[in-house]
Amino acid sequence: MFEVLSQRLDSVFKRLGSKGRLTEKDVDEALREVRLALLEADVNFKVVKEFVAKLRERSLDTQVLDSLAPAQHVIKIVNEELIAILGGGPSHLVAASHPPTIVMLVGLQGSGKTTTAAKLALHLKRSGYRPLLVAADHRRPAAIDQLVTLGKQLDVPVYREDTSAKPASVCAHALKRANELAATWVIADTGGRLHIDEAMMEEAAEIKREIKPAEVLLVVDAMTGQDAVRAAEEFHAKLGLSGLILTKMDGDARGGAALSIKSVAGVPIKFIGTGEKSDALETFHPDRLASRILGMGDMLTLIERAERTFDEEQVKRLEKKVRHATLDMEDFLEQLRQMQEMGPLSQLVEMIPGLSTIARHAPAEVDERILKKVEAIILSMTPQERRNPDIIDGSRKRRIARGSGTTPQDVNQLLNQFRQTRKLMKQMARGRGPRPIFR
Ligand SMILES: Nc1nc2c(ncn2[C@@H]2O[C@H](COP(=O)(O)OP(=O)(O)OP(=O)(O)O)[C@@H](O)[C@H]2O)c(=O)[nH]1
Ligand SMILES: [Mg+2]
Repeated sequence: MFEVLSQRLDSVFKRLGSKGRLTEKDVDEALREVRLALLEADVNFKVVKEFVAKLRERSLDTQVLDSLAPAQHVIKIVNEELIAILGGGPSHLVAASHPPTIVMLVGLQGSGKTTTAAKLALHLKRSGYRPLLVAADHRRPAAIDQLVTLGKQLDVPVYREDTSAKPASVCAHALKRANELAATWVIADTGGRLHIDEAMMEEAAEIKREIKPAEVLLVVDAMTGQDAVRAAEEFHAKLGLSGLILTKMDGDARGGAALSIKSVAGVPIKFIGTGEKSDALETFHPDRLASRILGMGDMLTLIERAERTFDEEQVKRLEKKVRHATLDMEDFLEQLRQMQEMGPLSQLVEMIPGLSTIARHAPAEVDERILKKVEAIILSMTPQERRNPDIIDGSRKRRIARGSGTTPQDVNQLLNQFRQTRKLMKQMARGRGPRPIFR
């Protein structure tokens, strides 16, 4: 998501940066392109209009135009305003003063409610809470079974009743079960329909009246663009929402929904879904997303994912090796394999400052092929070579290339990459990590 928008903005700022001093005309020209880029990304036109007006007002300030690097200043302003339209700061779930905290998920059919209910349960469980899932979607038995299966996978209890029961009374009974289980969070998965209609809203309103949830979260599919924004407006008007969860942010949507929904609906985004698996849920951080859109990376999310994937021992061991500069090819291989577990490479690369612009040109399948090649090369090395790659001379390179079905140039390239990584890690370990760069 956001690839095209990022690319467009990147080229606007590159051109602006090549100018040195900026005139009003330069700023207007750049803003016209920013406006087009946002509209093309399917951002709501009113949001675009206000956004660009704000940028213009702030960019034409003499302090900006007369500064040493005006283009950098403009980018900074764009960054700040992007953060503002995305909601300013993160908006967390609030635990009720008397547990359990009740969360109700609503949304159109297929938006990802059931998947997200499970993701939330896992998120809470990992944070040390005791969630209970409630199957309150009675349109079909399969909907209940889907949640029950997910609950089993995650080892989270699921409260269910027969489909003949009314969803609102199922939810009420679930609260009793929550007390018995001493559950601290209750997450109700409700039924969706293809379009917003009276029956769906009435059912949701009835559940809401019955269980008085602390959070009513609308799950919307980010791929549906402005339809998602309209759904948020309507749900909020009829039901009163406390937050939004944007799913399928890993898809190739243009990003318009994410960029407009907070401003238009007036409801904060609390989480984003970035995949089908139960751990593909992230707290929504406006600053991090703005940073990703502007190609400035998102090291914090990357680190959080790493923490979830690697266990503490591994991290400590790696840290020590990095500090003493004894990182070898085996660690490199281990790291590569774990990187793959952290998510698709294309997503990870987007979070590394400066890499996103380069990586955009490499499709995901190519990434995976490169990884396979790297793996083959390292596996063709002797244990001694892996521990001390510096001994790899010309004849060893040729042998490794033959063994891995690659060329000596490939081996060379990998060794160079390895040396660079080692150097970078040494710098980071000394606390002088590379500074995030704009472009
Ligand atoms: N790629 C991706 N797929 C997702 C995400 N969230 C949900 N999905 C997929 O979207 C589809 C629909 O998800 P569900 O959770 O069943 O949606 P729902 O809102 O419960 O649907 P109904 O119960 O039929 O109204 C499933 O195939 C999910 O795997 C996400 O963040 N990324
Ligand atoms: Mg469902």
